[in-house]
Amino acid sequence: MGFGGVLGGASLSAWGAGLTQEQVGWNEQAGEFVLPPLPYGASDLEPHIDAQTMNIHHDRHHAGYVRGLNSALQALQEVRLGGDTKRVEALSRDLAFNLGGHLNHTLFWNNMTPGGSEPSEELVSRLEGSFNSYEAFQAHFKAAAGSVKGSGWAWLVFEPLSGQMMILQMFDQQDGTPPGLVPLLGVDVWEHAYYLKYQNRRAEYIDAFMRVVNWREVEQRLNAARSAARGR
Ligand code: MN3
Repeated sequence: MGFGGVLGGASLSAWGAGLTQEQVGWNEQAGEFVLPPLPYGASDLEPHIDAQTMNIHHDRHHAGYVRGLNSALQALQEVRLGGDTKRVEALSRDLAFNLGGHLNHTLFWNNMTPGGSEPSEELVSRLEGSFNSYEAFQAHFKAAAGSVKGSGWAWLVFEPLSGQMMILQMFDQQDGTPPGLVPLLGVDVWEHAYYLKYQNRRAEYIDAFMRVVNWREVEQRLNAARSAARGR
């Protein structure tokens, strides 16, 4: 089973399109995903995101999604061979949840960079085109992240048909949004992402996240998505 076979056809396909096989840890020989290492050290985002949170979040939570993803794929393979289609419904949900969790976290680690960064003038003017002003974008993004009920995410996405950037909420790990949206910047607001350091002060965590954003990565994903949209 190739990488395209895993991601193709589902609404998550565009969600993973900004990532390389290496970034998502797809092992062709083994036919399974391997937890990719963090793209920097666990303490490198301090004081904004603490090392203990990063270690637990990556080594336990993200690892759990990769494990769940591999077992769902394996079990679905057995179902196909054995013809026991009664398990398809539950396994399909497991697959969507864990694949979503794996891709979301892989995007999230790459959305951050030690010391943070500033968006380029070009990216700021594109954000102004979609959100009126950079300040309005920031306020909108923080409000979306701050108001997710329960576990979920806020995402800045590119919508290829309109060429606009949009901000949306995602619940749990699944891409419950229309297919084709390209993720540009996501913040995990599950409690495991911030509770050790910020407890119930989610807004402080979101402010801290904004200080370590990897705007270069955001801009690269946006440029790739814009070229793909033009080439359609
Ligand atoms: Mn998480």
